[in-house]
Amino acid sequence: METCGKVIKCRAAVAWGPHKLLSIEDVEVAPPKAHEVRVKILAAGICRTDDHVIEGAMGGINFPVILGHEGAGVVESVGEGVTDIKPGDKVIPLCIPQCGKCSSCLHPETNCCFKTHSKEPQNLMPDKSTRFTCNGMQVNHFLWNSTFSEYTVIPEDAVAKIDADMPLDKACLFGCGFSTGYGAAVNTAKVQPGSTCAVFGLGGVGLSVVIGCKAAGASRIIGVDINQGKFEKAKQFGATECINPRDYDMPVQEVLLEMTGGEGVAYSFECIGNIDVMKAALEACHIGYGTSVIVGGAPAGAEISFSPMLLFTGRTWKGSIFGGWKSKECIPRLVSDYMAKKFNLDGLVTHTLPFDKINEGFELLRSGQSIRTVLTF
Ligand code: COD
Ligand code: ZN
Ligand code: ZN
Repeated sequence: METCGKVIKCRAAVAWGPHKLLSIEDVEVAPPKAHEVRVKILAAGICRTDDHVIEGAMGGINFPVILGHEGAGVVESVGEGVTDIKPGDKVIPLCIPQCGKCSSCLHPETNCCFKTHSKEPQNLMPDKSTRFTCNGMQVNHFLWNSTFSEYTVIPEDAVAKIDADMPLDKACLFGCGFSTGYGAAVNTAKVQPGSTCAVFGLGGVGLSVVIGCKAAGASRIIGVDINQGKFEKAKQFGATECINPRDYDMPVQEVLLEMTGGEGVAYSFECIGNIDVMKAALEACHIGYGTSVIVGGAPAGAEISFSPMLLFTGRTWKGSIFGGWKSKECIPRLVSDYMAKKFNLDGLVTHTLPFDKINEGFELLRSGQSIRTVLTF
């Protein structure tokens, strides 16, 4: 391509500091260095985690930063040593990389690669420099993705090549929301056919948990949300009942125990990032074999206290990052499953907006009106 090896000037949404609107700016995007890929982003979803950064609730982030971690696009050029991806390939940036070499990547049971943000902030590329500048100032990367930019540079360990026929306005959801929720049900909890599940929080992630529970054959899926505007969609995706904790004068875990004959649910999922709800989700689980999965990321520094009797009596408490998928190898297969119509996630996209209306997209999320807004470039 004629841009190969050159700096590209394009537009990006820059977050200059917490609690500020994103600003569409002209930025320069440097060519990819060795083992990096430069991607032309064509679609990007807005996830609550991007909003957590704007609200100042996520640790380890340096401003100015280009957010976005739910995108899809086409490779423009690759750096030296990249062998599995070439210009023109359709790709999804991965918010959890798979380096393939660390002890987690080599362990069969986890996807928590040592190159993730939780181990080392991914504000900079692996060589500790940035590929973005704006008005002469260096701009940080986000989770090595920065999909709110017409072009972005990503380490090869955080890019998955996908089927050339996959529509990119749906592919972007595999970069975070859908994969996170669906995988929490099928990989982390390993929901069994005929079981009862409770899903706390019916945003894009929680609804994807519902899709996963249904695909796994759960017979009862109880959706829990304080916004009943989410219930209709949850039922379309497979929830059998939905409850609003605010409609009851007892704690939601007691409501769930009552709904299950005093027994509790086999699987519960917290998809909000609220530590009180995490505890309620554990308490709503069946004694002896109930499993509760924490999917939502709690605010930086948050801590929980709970009765150890809950675990002593056989419940299991687990966390799930990015649905447990070993990202680079599993996401292309998950995309192929979508193409083979093994599940449908199209209803997760409630709004589509041009990229320059990104702040409207965040407003739709904050006001509870949208599940996913997909920005098109
Ligand atoms: N009780 C019940 N429902 C509630 C409550 C409550 N106390 N508080 C909020 N809710 C509902 C809201 O009404 C909303 O419907 C839903 O919870 C949350 O949905 P969204 O649309 O705000 O958020 P999502 O679905 O886009 O994402 C939520 C997460 C918390 C999962 C996400 O922000 C997160 O923390 N992800 C980190 C985990 C991870 O793996 N990240 C990878 C990169 S994101
Ligand atoms: Zn690794
Ligand atoms: Zn996300």
